[in-house]
Amino acid sequence: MDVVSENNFCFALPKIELHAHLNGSLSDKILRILGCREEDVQDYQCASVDQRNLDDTFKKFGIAHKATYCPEAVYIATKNVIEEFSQENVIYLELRTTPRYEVGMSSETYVESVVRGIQDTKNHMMVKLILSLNRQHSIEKCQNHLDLILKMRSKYPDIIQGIDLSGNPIHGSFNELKYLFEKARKAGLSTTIHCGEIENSEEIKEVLAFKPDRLGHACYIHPNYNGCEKNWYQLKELKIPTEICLSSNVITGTCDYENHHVQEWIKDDLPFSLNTDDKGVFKTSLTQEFQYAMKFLNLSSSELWRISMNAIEHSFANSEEKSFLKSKLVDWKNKNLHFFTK
Ligand code: 6MZ
Repeated sequence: MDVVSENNFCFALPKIELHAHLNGSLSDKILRILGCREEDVQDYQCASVDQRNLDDTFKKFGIAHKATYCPEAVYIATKNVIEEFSQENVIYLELRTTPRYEVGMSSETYVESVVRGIQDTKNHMMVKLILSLNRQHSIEKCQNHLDLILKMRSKYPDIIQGIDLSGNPIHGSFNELKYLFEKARKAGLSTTIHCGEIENSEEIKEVLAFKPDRLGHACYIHPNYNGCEKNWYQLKELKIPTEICLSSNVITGTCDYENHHVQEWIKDDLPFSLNTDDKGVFKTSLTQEFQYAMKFLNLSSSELWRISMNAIEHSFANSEEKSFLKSKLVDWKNKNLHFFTK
């Protein structure tokens, strides 16, 4: 396939996004709709690979948080993010966000506004919500957020499917918050944990012992990427699907596109999906992430189609929803066989 056909394929392929933070996913267009100042719009996007700093990336979310300061802005941001994913043929989106309060907006109203945004874009595609705990928050705050998450889950069981641990990995610890994830799991929520975004083999070991349904990033697990043999062996045994975010890892300085840790997943045939993480901050799209996978990982159209198919299986959708999505992907392939002939 020539580059134009490859790009057309990556755009047209029905895609599955499993790792997208709401306040990291605001495009410049959405920031302007929200009335963001032009200098903040520019500052938010650290698309330059020269940036290469995870710590600096976390400062960018403050800009989005300033823009989504009230229920209406949260609602508009949610709707627009969903619409943008839909416009590039994402057929299933798991959006994640951290409950947040501002003057005039409680954490509950915040979550309600996101849910409303999801409900009002139902026609575009299937969207589920994952609520995040931030490892930078105090244990007491995370406990309060968990109470809210469980309350919201009972109110919106078809939308709120999972819980995530995110935030700047240099702060906090999974072990201190583990009991909250155990509670969430008991209440029926699926779990996904940001894991190994910095070198920390001890914490990676604890996360793997918890056996979450999915892992985010997993940059430093394999021994070739400053991880350790034991953790990699454990992951190979458990086969926990990993949410891979190529541009995020490259821009935050953990690796290059040509030498990304996902190569080890490919070599050992371990399950993974391709995701954007923060498409606004990293100025990317899921289409672009698939293009990078073709270019830098040498994956073929059949292999990328298979990644979409496998991601459906890794998703937190129910079995009926998974069957529906799988049949959509099969139908699309049957109608687009020209992309699959050499
Ligand atoms: C860890 C990240 C992240 O929740 O306000 N977040 N956490 N690693 C990453 N890799 C770059 N990218 C985003 O979206 C913004 C929040 O998502 C988490 C951070 O906690 C950030 O404050 P929400 O919608």
